[in-house]
Amino acid sequence: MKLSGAEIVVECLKKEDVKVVFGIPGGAIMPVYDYIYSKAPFRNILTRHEQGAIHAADGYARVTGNVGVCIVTSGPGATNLVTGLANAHLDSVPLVAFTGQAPTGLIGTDAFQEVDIAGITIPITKNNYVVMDIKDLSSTIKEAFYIARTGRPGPVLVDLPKDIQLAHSDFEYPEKDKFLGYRPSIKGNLKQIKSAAIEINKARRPVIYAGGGVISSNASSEMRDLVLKANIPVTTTLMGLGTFPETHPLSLGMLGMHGTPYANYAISAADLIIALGVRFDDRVTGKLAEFGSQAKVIHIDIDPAEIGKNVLVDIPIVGDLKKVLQELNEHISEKREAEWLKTIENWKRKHPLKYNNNKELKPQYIIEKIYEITKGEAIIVTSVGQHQMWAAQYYQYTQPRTFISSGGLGTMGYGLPAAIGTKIGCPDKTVICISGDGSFQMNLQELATAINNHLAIIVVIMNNGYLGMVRQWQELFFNKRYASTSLAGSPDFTKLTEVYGGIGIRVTKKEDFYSAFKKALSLNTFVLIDCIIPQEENVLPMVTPGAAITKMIGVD
Ligand SMILES: Cc1ncc(C[n+]2csc(CCOP(=O)(O)OP(=O)(O)O)c2C)c(N)n1
Repeated sequence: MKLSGAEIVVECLKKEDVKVVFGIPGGAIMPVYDYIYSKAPFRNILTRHEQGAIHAADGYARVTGNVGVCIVTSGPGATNLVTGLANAHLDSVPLVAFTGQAPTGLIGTDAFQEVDIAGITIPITKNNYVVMDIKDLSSTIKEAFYIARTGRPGPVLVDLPKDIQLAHSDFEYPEKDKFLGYRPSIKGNLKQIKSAAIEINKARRPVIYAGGGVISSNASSEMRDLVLKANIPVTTTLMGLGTFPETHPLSLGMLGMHGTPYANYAISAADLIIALGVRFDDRVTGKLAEFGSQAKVIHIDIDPAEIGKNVLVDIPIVGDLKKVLQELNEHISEKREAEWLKTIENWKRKHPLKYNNNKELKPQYIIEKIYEITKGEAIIVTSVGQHQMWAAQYYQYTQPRTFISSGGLGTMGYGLPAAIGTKIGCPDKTVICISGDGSFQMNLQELATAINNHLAIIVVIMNNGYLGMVRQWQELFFNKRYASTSLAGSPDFTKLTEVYGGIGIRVTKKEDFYSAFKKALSLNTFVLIDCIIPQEENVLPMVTPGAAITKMIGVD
């Protein structure tokens, strides 16, 4: 039986076991939406902006490990995905984004709502396609999902001209999972793995530097085996939070610009850095020449392009971390470098993360209380800015996929829509969105999506009346010239939430936060807590941009 292109799209999504799609319809994608309306067995979440749709799909993908899907129209619908695609690309999040397109015969004529979205998104997608023949439709979708989820995951875009959606063809979903020119290396080179094991076994001051790749590869338990067998201290990137329990004595917390002093000291003094699924991002390394300058480097990553990109590596291993670590662990001896661990203990004792916990309602205190009340079992979703860093520093992550945040792109406005996708992916989990007052205003239209879908998300706004992170840089490096960072005149976010049908609570005093948060939890509905925090609180420690990471402001 012949199916229309629109039906084929939906049938393919069924074959991929898609449970939910996020998006907004429009002229060029109406056939697909029409078929979703009558026949799709999956949930369709209408967001209020396409950027909201793609961040929601992204949050859903990060928290479930499945491919997130969004479907939007051509032209402005498609261009509204650009930030979300770049966001997913930089953080290696598996997404498939479908965009409507002008009919094939009109492509290139500046037809109504025609943009070359495939051209625009080449550098920010793992791959993209314009389907020009209905016969290619199902195999293209198969390939898109396969490429999004395998190897180093990433976003893939499939552009669907309207006449292709309306044309008819036989439907068969291809079984094949081999595609010309695409063959990620899964198994690491055994010789290299053995060399890595020798280095680990003889290292006196080893440190594991773990990133988002550990989460993508579901390799946390293999990493834990390595850590516990050889008693190696672990520091993580922002993206790697939760890969190793931060409550464990071998955890050093996060490293880098706003990392813990002891993580930055340890990696700088290490004689061996075992880099797992990381990018040596500049926010982590600080001055590159001085990063881990005393150490040999083992770098394991599935993407060969990452190896040697920023630092010279002594032992590169290309492969899937889970598989490589399984193999590596077999060659590791049990050991404990007592002197090294003692040095680290001393750094931890001497330089803990600290803030002036006075009578004011401090953001660090808020995060500590959220951790205490949720017993560390919530999923924390953030936007971008100071609040993101406080959420990274003062909540202790013990499980992978419990800290959902925009790392590489640093996208303000990511939090609320990503929390929507997170809650849909994990309906039984407590989902807390930590946002700044600036970030919140970058996608607050998604209040309607969250509230109309009865999503019990708690949004905690760290309301400092500023674009706080930029204000902090202005204070420290621009002589307190607060150019265009005051957000004075923002609306009352609690009232705004109530207008949308949710519950708003305002907290101005330290002593009121605990009961407000407890109340929000007990209500089991959408609640926004607007916390009025000191306007000029800073995120510390802070590595001066461009300096070595041992040079931290706020550490004596
Ligand atoms: C879309 C976008 N625009 C601009 C920036 C630059 N930027 C980084 S942090 C920040 C301020 C964030 O303010 P807010 O959300 O209120 O959080 P706070 O730092 O106050 O916690 C800005 C403007 C960005 N990261 N993303």
